[in-house]
Amino acid sequence: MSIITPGFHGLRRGGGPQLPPGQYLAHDFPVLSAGPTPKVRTERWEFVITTETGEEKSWNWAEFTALPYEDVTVDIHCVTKWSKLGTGWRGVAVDTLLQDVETAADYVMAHSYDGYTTNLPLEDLVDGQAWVAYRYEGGALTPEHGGPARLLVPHLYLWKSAKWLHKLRMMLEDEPGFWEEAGYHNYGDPWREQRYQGD
Ligand SMILES: Nc1nc2c(c(=O)[nH]1)N[C@H]1C(S)=C(S)[C@@H](COP(=O)(O)O)O[C@H]1N2
Ligand SMILES: [Mo]
Repeated sequence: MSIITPGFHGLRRGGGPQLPPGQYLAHDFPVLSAGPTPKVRTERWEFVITTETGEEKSWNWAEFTALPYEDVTVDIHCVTKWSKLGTGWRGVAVDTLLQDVETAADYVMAHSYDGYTTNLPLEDLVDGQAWVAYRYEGGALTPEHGGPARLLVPHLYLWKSAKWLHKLRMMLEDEPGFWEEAGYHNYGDPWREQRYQGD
């Protein structure tokens, strides 16, 4: 019997195995939106993928929610320094959505119903790293947190997880999204503290 319990790291005050540098633990779920919450009814909701050749694939709510989903528990990290550990989501893996999509693109722009955009490398959205999430902790995803559905890319700062997601647009060349244009880091890895341009 050992007295020191392996794996116990005491109070987490920033850094450590689960908390990226400069982050603190949040127990609530702050809402951060650049503008008002758009009212997106599932009856009119549509999720679209467009390729660089202009081809389009779309799903209405019934089609989207009939796709194979995954229940995932992930840590999320906001650039305003709060992190939330072990959050539970249900979503469709981006891998599933891209199954019949032919593209040579390396970059993706996420477009939301409020006009928000954010850019990501395609390789960060595949291989089980990203979902279009529509349930949170056992309930429908609430409008203020991005419902009906939002992008969930937990390994990057949360501004990359576009709420009220409408479209993923494949791009051959990278382009900055809303916050990236305003000086946020182009990539946004919380473990490397890539908050702003130049970090
Ligand atoms: N469509 C849209 N998505 C968005 C935003 C936004 O303003 N519009 N804000 C981003 C930012 S800066 C953050 S930190 C997270 C916040 O998600 P939350 O409100 O669920 O905490 O959403 C991101 N996704
Ligand atoms: Mo943010």
